Parts: sequence; structure tokens; C-alpha cells
Amino acid sequence: MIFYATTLSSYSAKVRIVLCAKGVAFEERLPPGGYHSAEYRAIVPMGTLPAIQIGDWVLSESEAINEYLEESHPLPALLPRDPKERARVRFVARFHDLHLEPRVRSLFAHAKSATRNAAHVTAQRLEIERRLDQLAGWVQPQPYLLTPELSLADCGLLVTLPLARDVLAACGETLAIPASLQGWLDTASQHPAVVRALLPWRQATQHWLKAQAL
Ligand SMILES: N[C@@H](CCC(=O)N[C@@H](CS)C(=O)NCC(=O)O)C(=O)O
Repeated sequence: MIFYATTLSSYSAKVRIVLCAKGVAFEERLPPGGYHSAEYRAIVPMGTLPAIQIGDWVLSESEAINEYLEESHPLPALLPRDPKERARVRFVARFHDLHLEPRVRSLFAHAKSATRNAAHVTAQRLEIERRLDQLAGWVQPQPYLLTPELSLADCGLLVTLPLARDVLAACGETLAIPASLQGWLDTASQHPAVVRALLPWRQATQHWLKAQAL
């Protein structure tokens, strides 16, 4: 399996957690020519990261990839067996993709003081905090967000929550994280597959944040 990714890409890190948790053999490649290049689009029509390729078969969209990996490599299971519990895991994964991550992404251009709009940063922080409060009301970490073992609900948030905290810090603001989510983050981040999967992302992110401060 070829895994198209960059170390800085959040959605790639989300999928890399699943690849590592399931012990899938993969070859990680940079998108040839970069995102959106004609060369990459000839392989991955969406032009986004991440994507996987097996022979001629290509799949993009991180959640579709994670669900494919769950079905093609069932162990360890990252979805519960009960249909209602499975649906809740999927809900939290979508909540992350649709309502939380895009807010954090919108802050990237503001990490540099020269291009910062302080009003935008504060508005996004308040909205992220509102979403985290909602999430904290829906989950009872046990110790993973909805399950006793790692699930697909954890993967995106394990990337986006520390990223939100660190990008907001670079923008001069402090993110208020509900205590239950902070406890979950501290514990879930220690999962060996999460540590392995996120190491390249953590290093690339810290390097990028330092460069923004120059
Ligand atoms: N919904 C997509 C979002 C992927 C995404 O935005 N990836 C970023 C890198 S983290 C990207 O490819 N950015 C370039 C672009 O969107 O054109 C997914 O879940 O895979």
C-alpha cells in the first residue's frame, strides 16, 4: 500500500494513527509534484492528502480511508460492535472533520504576527472552545473518547486538539480545554501506535510553529 502524505499534514497524521494501530505495511510517499499538481492529480484526482493506492486502486478522504482500513484489517477493531456505539464513534469522527478541524486550519495564516487578524483568532478560539465544551458533554473518556480501546473517534482529535492549543499559543491566545478532554489527551497520546504515528507530525509541526515566530 502506498500512503501519500506529508509529515505536516493533519489528516495524514489521523490516518497514520490507524495504519500504525493496525500494523499495516505501507510505503509513505510525498505527493509527486505537491498537492494539486497535475502529476499528483493524475494519481489522486482530489489532489488532497492523505490518499492510499493499492495497484490501480486509489482512495482519498481520511475518514473513507480509515473506514476502509477498519474493514480490510479488522484487528484491532477501531469500531465497537454495537450499531449504536459504532454510529456514535462515526459521529465524533465527522464532528471533528466538519466542525472542529476547519476552525483550527483557518488559524494557520494567523500564526505569523505579520498576517494575524486578532479578531479572527479570538472568534475562532471561542468557537473551538464552544465545540470542545459540546464534545466534553457527549463523551465519557474510558479512557478513550467513547471506548475502552482506541477507536476511530480518537484519531483526528489526537492531532487537532494539541494543534489547536499550539497554534493558538503561537497567535498569543490560550485555549481552554475541558478537564475531561485534557485527561483523555494525556492518556490517549501515550498509546504506543499513537506515539509512533504522531512523532513525525509533532516534529514537523513544532518546526513550522518556530518558523512562524521568526
Ligand atoms: N476532507 C479531507 C481533507 C484533507 C485535507 O484538507 N488535507 C490537506 C492536508 S492536511 C490538503 O490536502 N490540503 C490541500 C488542499 O486541500 O488543497 C480529508 O479528510 O482527507
